[in-house]
Amino acid sequence: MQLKRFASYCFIGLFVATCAVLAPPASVVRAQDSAPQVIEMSAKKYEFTPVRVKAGTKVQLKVTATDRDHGIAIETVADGAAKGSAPGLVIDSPEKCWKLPKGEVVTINFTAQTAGTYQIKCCVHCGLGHGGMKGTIVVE
Ligand SMILES: [Cu+2]
Repeated sequence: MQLKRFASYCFIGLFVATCAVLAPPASVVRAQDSAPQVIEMSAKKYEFTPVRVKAGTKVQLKVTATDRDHGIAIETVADGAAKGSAPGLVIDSPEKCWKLPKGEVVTINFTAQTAGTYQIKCCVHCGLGHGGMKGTIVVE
């Protein structure tokens, strides 16, 4: 009887120990979560590849102008949000206009914090259609 009880304690102890070993530490899980989602975008006369991500995603946006020099300006407040709202796209090193020299990969890191549609537009004159060169980042 005594031995049987001892054996069952041993079994439980072993079970707990195994779980502790198999369950990944929280820090490891968090490190994986914070790895950015890499998204490639091309800019060309007169459009940007549309982007769609889930809210809460860290994004590494890699933008390449494929046909000539362009630029990218990103609106960090979603369509329809009150003016002066906190940015829903939190950009690591914000700039008014990122220059996109033809063929060069320009990396922009941001967190897609709040759901909404964010406008992007070209900010380097690139031809007759420049004014209409727009795109969107949709956060869902
Ligand atoms: Cu342009």
